[in-house]
Amino acid sequence: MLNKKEQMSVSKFMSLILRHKTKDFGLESDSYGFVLIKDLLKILKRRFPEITQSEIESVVKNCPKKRFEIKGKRIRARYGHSLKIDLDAKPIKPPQFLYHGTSPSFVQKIKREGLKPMRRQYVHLSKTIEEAIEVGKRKSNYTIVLKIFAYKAFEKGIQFYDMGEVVLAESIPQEFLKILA
Ligand code: HQG
Repeated sequence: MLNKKEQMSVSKFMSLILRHKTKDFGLESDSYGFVLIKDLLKILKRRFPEITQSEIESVVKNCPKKRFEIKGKRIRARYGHSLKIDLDAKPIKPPQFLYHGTSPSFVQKIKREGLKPMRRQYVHLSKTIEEAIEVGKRKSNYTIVLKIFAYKAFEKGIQFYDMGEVVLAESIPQEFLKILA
């Protein structure tokens, strides 16, 4: 059995493989980013020799951010990809506001050109200010929170995809952004 800390390491390693490096690890993915769980298990066993398929399943089930999705014998990451995959997600009508936590060093550029996906396929947005602060903390001690006028952007044709705690969009033009602090 994996302890909590090991589960977190497995989850991080799975994110790395499934979001960014399936091919580099010799895995074959379909166009939706799914790989066979048994193939992923073989890769994980190199780093976590005792891991079993049911432990992968419990990492997926216990992940509060719903980072992964299992469909039959296959598994994929639900967001965060740099790999060009088809997420096959249905656009949603977003709430009035969404949020994005970022580093002060990016703010001037974001003000000029809006939010871009940078290395990933989508821009990642949060449903609450608190969650946006958590996201921003990964980048710097002091987080800048941007308020996104999501519904207005939606009305102007920007598409949003609900991934649970995370909402995705292809980009957010600067006119739909306000810097909170
Ligand atoms: C910034 C984690 C300059 C953007 C998190 C961000 C999230 C710009 C950085 C998910 C820009 C990209 C994704 C522009 C955006 N000029 N900088 N025009 N537009 N940026 O890591 O959103 O825990 O790719 O503000 O919680 O930080 O891994 O994106 O700071 O949900 O599941 O460019 O990853 O989820 O950084 O994080 P990232 P993110 P997990």
